[in-house]
Amino acid sequence: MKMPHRFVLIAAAAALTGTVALAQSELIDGQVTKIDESAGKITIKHGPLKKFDMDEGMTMVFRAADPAMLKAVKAGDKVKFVPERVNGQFTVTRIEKAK
Ligand SMILES: [Cu+2]
Repeated sequence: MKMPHRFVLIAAAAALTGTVALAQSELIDGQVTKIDESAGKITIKHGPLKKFDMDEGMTMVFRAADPAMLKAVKAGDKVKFVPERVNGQFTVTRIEKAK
C-alpha cells in the first residue's frame, strides 16, 4: 500500500516525539519514607538510577515539583516516579502509587 508522503512524515515525527517523551519521563520504582509538606520535600527509597550515576539504591530527599504530589502519596507507599534535576536540585516531576 502506498501512503501519501505527508502522512508518512507526520507518522515519523509522532514516533520520534513519542520516543523522546518516553525517555524523559521514565518511571522509576521507589518507596516513600517521609513527606515534609512545609518544606515541599519528599524522601524516597529507590534502586539504582543510571541517569544520575547512582549505581546503588539509596534513600534520598527530593523537592516536589508540585505541592499536590505531597498529598497524593504518603510514607510507606510504593510508588512510580520521575526524578529530574531542576536547577541543580533533585526534583520529582511526577509520582503515582504503584499498582
Ligand atoms: Cu539517589
